[in-house]
Amino acid sequence: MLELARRIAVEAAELAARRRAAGVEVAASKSSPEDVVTFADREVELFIRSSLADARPNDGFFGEESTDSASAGTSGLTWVVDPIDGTVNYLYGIPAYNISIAVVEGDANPQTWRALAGCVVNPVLGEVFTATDARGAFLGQQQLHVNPLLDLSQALVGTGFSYSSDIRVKQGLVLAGLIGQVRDIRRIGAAALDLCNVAAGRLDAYYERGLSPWDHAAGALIAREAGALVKGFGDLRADRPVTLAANPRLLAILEPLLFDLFTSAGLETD
Ligand code: LIP
Repeated sequence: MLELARRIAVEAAELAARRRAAGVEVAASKSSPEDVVTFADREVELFIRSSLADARPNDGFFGEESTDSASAGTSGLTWVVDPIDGTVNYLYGIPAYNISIAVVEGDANPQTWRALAGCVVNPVLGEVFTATDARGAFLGQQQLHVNPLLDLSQALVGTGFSYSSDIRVKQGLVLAGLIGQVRDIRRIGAAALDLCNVAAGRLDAYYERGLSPWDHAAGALIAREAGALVKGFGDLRADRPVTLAANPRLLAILEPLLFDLFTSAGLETD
């Protein structure tokens, strides 16, 4: 599974990079004018979906650009795919986007799936992040481990913001309550890269509200296999209300603070 994900993700990354170099055009907007899809997003997803179907015709598929034609499959496995995560970065030419491919046991429900393998490829840096369930996380051949930092005031924390301006204002209130209590914030603009950066120790923690399954399916497995605790608030798994990732002891300090800030800002927590 992992080798199939890796091969297709690397080929898809090469396709995305070629299209970026040739110039990128918006095909449509989705949930808001800021939430765009490019022709390259659609082309890359079609390439990934057809490549997976050729190799594993009985598996399910759930991709960001084809949720209306998601297939359940008959094998009990589902491929969860973000063809270009960091779409706005890709559109603007900011070198921080990735191809994210995960295979899960079950359907594309983060509350019930078991992630088996995942691959995140950053075409600009040529970085290939991989993980398999219970067998570790890697950047290339280098095994990854999260930072063991325990002091929140020294934590470099990643986050992101919604395509809805009303939600972004509330997220700004959360950020205002947090930023004075940590080392600094990074807003990279691609959830899968944020999660891989936690795995690689480039971020101490990451939190974001409103992620879709394709945003975190592969990156969450990579972060988890590098030693991060990846979850939602309380007993919930990482999902749309919030995705949290850090070493377990740092997350035990950060989670209640974020829960209070989310609640005060009027953001849902479950
Ligand atoms: C993006 C996420 C990012 C988030 C953006 C957007 P997309 O996914 O990776 O973390 O802050 O709002 O959701 O739309 O580029 O696939």
